[in-house]
Amino acid sequence: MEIRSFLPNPAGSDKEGELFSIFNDSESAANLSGWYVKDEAGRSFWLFGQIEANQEISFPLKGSSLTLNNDGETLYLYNPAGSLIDELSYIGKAGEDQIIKKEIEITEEIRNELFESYALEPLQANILSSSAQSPVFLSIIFALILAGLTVFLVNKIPKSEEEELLGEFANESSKPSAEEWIS
Ligand SMILES: [Ca+2]
Repeated sequence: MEIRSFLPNPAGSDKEGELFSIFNDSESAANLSGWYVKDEAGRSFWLFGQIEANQEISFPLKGSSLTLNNDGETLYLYNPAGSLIDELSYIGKAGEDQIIKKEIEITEEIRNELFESYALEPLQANILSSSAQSPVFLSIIFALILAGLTVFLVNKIPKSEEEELLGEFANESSKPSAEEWIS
């Protein structure tokens, strides 16, 4: 279970529009009775109802004693046993209608994993291939285009000349020869 987001500074009346949302990140439905949220000032809001697996539920704070500060706030989520399960906070000023959401915390471990698995190896491979392989690849493409053009031209131009020559030859051979005229 986690606090997915909250809206400390809704457009219009804060009392009317403030809300937060809870997300059930477990694989099973849960009964929310007994769960509660506290703000920095220690005011509580008791959750209620049923939440399905992977479901997010919004709780409007209208009519609640819990109000969300517009200049920095923390919401704490407790289970029915009173154990702190999750918290979500922001600092600075909340813009109008700005939704406060959980950001992924980039730890040293995650960053190293990212660099190892995504950044460094493909980058090195790309540098190698772009410096050594792609000129070769480009010249192969260029050679293929040249070869294609050459075949096209060789087939096209000489053929028509050849046909003309053949045609002339055929015409001439059909004419009577000089000897035939004489006889
Ligand atoms: Ca507010």
